[in-house]
Amino acid sequence: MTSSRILAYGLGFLAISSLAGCGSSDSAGGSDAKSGSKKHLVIGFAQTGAESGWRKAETQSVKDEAQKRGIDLKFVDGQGKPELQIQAIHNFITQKVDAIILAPIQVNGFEPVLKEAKAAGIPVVLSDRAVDVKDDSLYVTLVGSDFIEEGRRCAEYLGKKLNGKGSIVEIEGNNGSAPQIERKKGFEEVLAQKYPGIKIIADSEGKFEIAKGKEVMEAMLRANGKNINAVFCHNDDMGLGAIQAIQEAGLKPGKDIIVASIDGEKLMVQQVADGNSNCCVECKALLGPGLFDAVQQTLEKKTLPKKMIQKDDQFDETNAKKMVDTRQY
Ligand code: GYE
Repeated sequence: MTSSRILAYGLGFLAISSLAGCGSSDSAGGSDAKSGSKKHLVIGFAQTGAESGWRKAETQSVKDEAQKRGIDLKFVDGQGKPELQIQAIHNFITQKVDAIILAPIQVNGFEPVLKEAKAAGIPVVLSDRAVDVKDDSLYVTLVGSDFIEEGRRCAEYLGKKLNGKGSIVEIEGNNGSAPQIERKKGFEEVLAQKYPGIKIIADSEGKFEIAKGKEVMEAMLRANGKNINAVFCHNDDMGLGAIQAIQEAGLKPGKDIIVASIDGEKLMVQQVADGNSNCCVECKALLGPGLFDAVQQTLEKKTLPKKMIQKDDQFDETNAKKMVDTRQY
């Protein structure tokens, strides 16, 4: 190599590494042909919080995958407060990140900040939950599960288990969130259409948390006593809380009161295997690889579908014992 070529090569490398350093690279973190150096993507992740085992597993999956891919991840825990997520997105825009991943706490309220991200040319990929916006070009795609279908599957299970008759109580996720709205919709649609002999006698917000799920179930047991035939919980954590409340009331969960919930956490699949719960519909939590694939493809200017939906499993008396050891979260 002549000295001028060495110099040119060195300068090229410098230019590329400083670009990567300020996080404004636009070639999806691929290897640079000339220098062979890897560009270093900077990605902001505005997470909902740490409300459930599912959520903690998702956070870990995103962090692990970022590390594996050499991505500089700016992680913000929204602590269940949409205003913290909006603030986080403002900061990501100021920092000129390459892309943003958002798991919106609720469907409303994100339109203005998503417009700002779009104006700044920063793509946003939604993790697991939808937003309600007039213009769907404000986000690239949603990587997650079909919540309506998860609700329907719980209703099908309970409808059959109760032989089409009885009273159900419903413990819901945080009000106004996509999983709360959509799981409820799918669940109530199937009951109304196929099992009109089953009534929902109470519904209340349990915020996707164990302690809150327990508290809500206690109140429902006090108000409705032995009239409750089954409980539908919008996630496993609230289901675990409900199981404790039923036991403390001197009843047998899984027998006196049938339990169905969503997520597929190992702890809940174990409860199904032990007979304390009856049906657990999976909602795949290890989204890191899928989210970063979507981000990378977007930065490579590929067109993605508006929803990237994964197939979920179901655990009940037919398979829980054999599946429990396979659960990764
Ligand atoms: O079911 C619940 C979590 O949006 C899929 O949020 C997610 C839900 C999940 O806190 O446990």
